[in-house]
Amino acid sequence: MIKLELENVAKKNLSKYRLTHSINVEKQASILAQKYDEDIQKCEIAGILHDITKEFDDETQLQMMLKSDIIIPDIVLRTPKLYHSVTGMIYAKQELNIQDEDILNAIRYHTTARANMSKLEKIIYIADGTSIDRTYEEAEHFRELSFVDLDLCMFEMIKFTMQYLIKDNNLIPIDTIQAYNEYALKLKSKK
Ligand code: DGI
Ligand code: FE
Ligand code: FE
Repeated sequence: MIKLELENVAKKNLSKYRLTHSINVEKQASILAQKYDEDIQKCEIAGILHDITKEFDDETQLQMMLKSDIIIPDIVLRTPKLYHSVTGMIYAKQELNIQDEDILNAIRYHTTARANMSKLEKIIYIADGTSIDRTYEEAEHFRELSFVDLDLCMFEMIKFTMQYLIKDNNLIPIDTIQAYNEYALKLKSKK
Protein backbone atom coordinates (compact mmCIF):
# COMPACT_ATOMS: atom_id res chain seq x y z
CA MET A 1 0.00 0.00 0.00
CA ILE A 2 1.40 3.39 -0.90
CA LYS A 3 1.88 6.26 1.50
CA LEU A 4 -1.08 8.30 0.26
CA GLU A 5 -3.43 5.35 0.78
CA LEU A 6 -2.14 4.85 4.32
CA GLU A 7 -2.71 8.51 5.11
CA ASN A 8 -6.30 8.04 3.94
CA VAL A 9 -6.66 5.02 6.22
CA ALA A 10 -5.37 7.18 9.07
CA LYS A 11 -7.77 9.98 8.13
CA LYS A 12 -10.67 7.53 8.20
CA ASN A 13 -9.84 6.10 11.64
CA LEU A 14 -8.53 9.06 13.60
CA SER A 15 -9.75 12.37 14.96
CA LYS A 16 -8.12 15.50 13.57
CA TYR A 17 -5.98 15.82 16.69
CA ARG A 18 -4.63 12.28 16.53
CA LEU A 19 -4.21 12.40 12.76
CA THR A 20 -1.95 15.43 13.20
CA HIS A 21 0.00 13.55 15.89
CA SER A 22 0.38 10.51 13.62
CA ILE A 23 1.61 12.61 10.69
CA ASN A 24 4.08 14.32 13.03
CA VAL A 25 5.35 10.95 14.28
CA GLU A 26 5.72 9.86 10.65
CA LYS A 27 7.82 12.98 9.97
CA GLN A 28 9.94 12.59 13.11
CA ALA A 29 10.52 8.89 12.31
CA SER A 30 11.58 9.84 8.79
CA ILE A 31 14.14 12.34 10.12
CA LEU A 32 15.54 9.74 12.53
CA ALA A 33 15.63 7.13 9.74
CA GLN A 34 17.84 9.43 7.68
CA LYS A 35 20.09 10.18 10.62
CA TYR A 36 20.50 6.51 11.61
CA ASP A 37 20.45 4.97 8.14
CA GLU A 38 17.19 3.05 8.61
CA ASP A 39 14.61 2.31 5.87
CA ILE A 40 12.72 5.62 5.52
CA GLN A 41 9.61 4.11 3.95
CA LYS A 42 9.23 1.53 6.72
CA CYS A 43 9.65 4.21 9.38
CA GLU A 44 7.00 6.37 7.70
CA ILE A 45 4.54 3.48 7.44
CA ALA A 46 4.99 2.51 11.10
CA GLY A 47 4.82 6.18 12.11
CA ILE A 48 1.54 6.98 10.39
CA LEU A 49 -0.03 3.71 11.59
CA HIS A 50 1.27 3.44 15.16
CA ASP A 51 -1.94 4.76 16.82
CA ILE A 52 -4.36 3.57 14.12
CA THR A 53 -6.73 1.78 16.56
CA LYS A 54 -6.32 4.21 19.45
CA GLU A 55 -9.88 5.50 19.08
CA PHE A 56 -11.56 2.08 18.85
CA ASP A 57 -13.46 1.40 22.06
CA ASP A 58 -11.81 -0.79 24.71
CA GLU A 59 -14.23 -3.69 24.32
CA THR A 60 -13.73 -3.84 20.53
CA GLN A 61 -9.98 -3.88 21.07
CA LEU A 62 -10.18 -6.53 23.76
CA GLN A 63 -12.14 -8.76 21.40
CA MET A 64 -9.60 -8.16 18.60
CA MET A 65 -6.84 -9.33 20.96
CA LEU A 66 -8.72 -12.34 22.29
CA LYS A 67 -9.63 -13.46 18.77
CA SER A 68 -6.03 -13.28 17.58
CA ASP A 69 -3.52 -16.04 18.25
CA ILE A 70 -1.18 -13.63 20.02
CA ILE A 71 -0.35 -14.38 23.65
CA ILE A 72 -1.06 -11.15 25.51
CA PRO A 73 0.63 -10.64 28.90
CA ASP A 74 -1.76 -10.32 31.84
CA ILE A 75 -0.60 -6.80 32.69
CA VAL A 76 -1.40 -5.65 29.15
CA LEU A 77 -4.89 -7.17 29.35
CA ARG A 78 -5.43 -5.25 32.58
CA THR A 79 -4.31 -1.93 31.06
CA PRO A 80 -6.68 -0.54 28.41
CA LYS A 81 -4.21 2.25 27.51
CA LEU A 82 -1.90 -0.42 26.14
CA TYR A 83 -4.50 -2.14 23.96
CA HIS A 84 -3.97 0.09 20.95
CA SER A 85 -0.38 -0.97 20.39
CA VAL A 86 -1.36 -4.63 20.13
CA THR A 87 -4.57 -3.99 18.18
CA GLY A 88 -2.76 -1.51 15.90
CA MET A 89 -0.45 -4.33 14.96
CA ILE A 90 -3.39 -6.71 14.40
CA TYR A 91 -5.18 -4.08 12.27
CA ALA A 92 -2.08 -3.41 10.14
CA LYS A 93 -1.63 -7.11 9.52
CA GLN A 94 -5.21 -8.17 8.97
CA GLU A 95 -6.85 -5.12 7.41
CA LEU A 96 -3.92 -3.53 5.59
CA ASN A 97 -2.02 -6.71 4.77
CA ILE A 98 1.25 -5.41 6.16
CA GLN A 99 3.47 -8.45 6.67
CA ASP A 100 6.81 -6.83 7.47
CA GLU A 101 7.62 -8.11 10.97
CA ASP A 102 9.78 -5.11 11.81
CA ILE A 103 6.96 -2.65 11.03
CA LEU A 104 4.46 -4.81 12.94
CA ASN A 105 6.74 -5.01 15.99
CA ALA A 106 7.39 -1.26 15.89
CA ILE A 107 3.63 -0.69 16.22
CA ARG A 108 3.20 -3.39 18.84
CA TYR A 109 5.93 -2.12 21.16
CA HIS A 110 5.59 1.64 20.60
CA THR A 111 4.05 2.16 24.06
CA THR A 112 5.80 -0.34 26.36
CA ALA A 113 9.12 -0.78 24.55
CA ARG A 114 10.79 -4.19 25.11
CA ALA A 115 14.25 -5.72 25.35
CA ASN A 116 16.29 -6.15 22.18
CA MET A 117 14.35 -3.69 20.06
CA SER A 118 15.38 -3.25 16.43
CA LYS A 119 16.53 0.15 15.18
CA LEU A 120 13.13 0.66 13.55
CA GLU A 121 11.31 -0.15 16.81
CA LYS A 122 13.48 2.33 18.72
CA ILE A 123 12.91 5.03 16.11
CA ILE A 124 9.12 4.69 16.37
CA TYR A 125 9.16 4.61 20.18
CA ILE A 126 11.30 7.78 20.26
CA ALA A 127 9.45 9.54 17.41
CA ASP A 128 6.16 8.98 19.29
CA GLY A 129 7.52 10.74 22.37
CA THR A 130 9.39 13.52 20.54
CA SER A 131 7.11 14.48 17.63
CA ILE A 132 6.63 18.22 17.23
CA ASP A 133 3.19 18.15 18.90
CA ARG A 134 4.73 16.87 22.16
CA THR A 135 4.97 19.84 24.47
CA TYR A 136 5.70 18.27 27.88
CA GLU A 137 8.69 19.81 29.57
CA GLU A 138 11.20 17.06 28.79
CA ALA A 139 10.22 16.59 25.12
CA GLU A 140 12.80 19.02 23.75
CA HIS A 141 15.57 17.36 25.76
CA PHE A 142 14.58 13.91 24.45
CA ARG A 143 14.34 15.29 20.91
CA GLU A 144 17.90 16.61 21.13
CA LEU A 145 19.19 13.44 22.77
CA SER A 146 17.61 11.34 20.01
CA PHE A 147 20.08 12.87 17.55
CA VAL A 148 23.05 12.13 19.80
CA ASP A 149 22.51 8.59 21.08
CA LEU A 150 19.51 6.39 20.27
CA ASP A 151 20.06 3.97 23.18
CA LEU A 152 20.66 6.66 25.77
CA CYS A 153 17.51 8.38 24.57
CA MET A 154 15.56 5.11 24.91
CA PHE A 155 16.86 4.71 28.46
CA GLU A 156 15.97 8.26 29.48
CA MET A 157 12.48 8.01 27.98
CA ILE A 158 11.80 4.61 29.55
CA LYS A 159 12.88 5.90 32.97
CA PHE A 160 10.67 8.94 32.53
CA THR A 161 7.67 6.74 31.68
CA MET A 162 8.35 4.37 34.58
CA GLN A 163 8.55 7.27 37.01
CA TYR A 164 5.20 8.54 35.81
CA LEU A 165 3.70 5.06 36.08
CA ILE A 166 4.96 4.58 39.63
CA LYS A 167 3.78 8.00 40.76
CA ASP A 168 0.25 7.07 39.70
CA ASN A 169 0.34 3.55 41.19
CA ASN A 170 0.14 1.92 37.74
CA LEU A 171 1.28 -1.57 36.82
CA ILE A 172 4.60 -1.69 34.98
CA PRO A 173 4.60 -4.01 31.95
CA ILE A 174 7.28 -6.73 32.05
CA ASP A 175 8.49 -5.64 28.59
CA THR A 176 9.19 -2.15 29.96
CA ILE A 177 11.16 -3.54 32.90
CA GLN A 178 13.17 -5.79 30.59
CA ALA A 179 13.92 -2.83 28.32
CA TYR A 180 15.01 -0.80 31.34
CA ASN A 181 17.34 -3.60 32.50
CA GLU A 182 18.89 -3.94 29.05
CA TYR A 183 19.93 -0.28 28.92
CA ALA A 184 20.94 -0.16 32.60
CA LEU A 185 23.30 -3.10 32.02
CA LYS A 186 24.65 -1.61 28.80
CA LEU A 187 25.47 1.66 30.54
CA LYS A 188 27.11 -0.12 33.49
CA SER A 189 29.42 -2.06 31.21
CA LYS A 190 30.44 1.19 29.46
CA LYS A 191 31.70 2.72 32.70
O1 DGI B 1 -0.74 6.78 22.04
P1 DGI B 1 0.03 7.99 22.47
O2 DGI B 1 -0.77 8.89 23.38
O3 DGI B 1 0.63 8.76 21.32
O4 DGI B 1 1.31 7.51 23.34
P2 DGI B 1 1.62 6.06 23.97
O5 DGI B 1 1.12 4.98 23.10
O6 DGI B 1 3.08 6.04 24.32
O7 DGI B 1 0.85 6.06 25.37
C1 DGI B 1 -0.52 6.00 25.47
C2 DGI B 1 -0.95 6.42 26.85
O8 DGI B 1 -0.70 5.43 27.81
C3 DGI B 1 -0.28 7.67 27.39
O9 DGI B 1 -1.30 8.39 28.12
C4 DGI B 1 0.77 7.18 28.33
C5 DGI B 1 0.18 5.90 28.84
N1 DGI B 1 1.11 4.81 29.08
C6 DGI B 1 2.28 4.56 28.47
N2 DGI B 1 2.82 3.41 28.92
C7 DGI B 1 1.96 2.93 29.84
C8 DGI B 1 0.86 3.81 29.95
N3 DGI B 1 -0.18 3.64 30.79
C9 DGI B 1 -0.15 2.57 31.57
N4 DGI B 1 -1.15 2.38 32.42
N5 DGI B 1 0.86 1.64 31.52
C10 DGI B 1 1.95 1.78 30.68
O10 DGI B 1 2.84 0.95 30.67
FE1 FE C 1 0.21 5.15 21.14
FE1 FE D 1 1.31 8.09 19.48
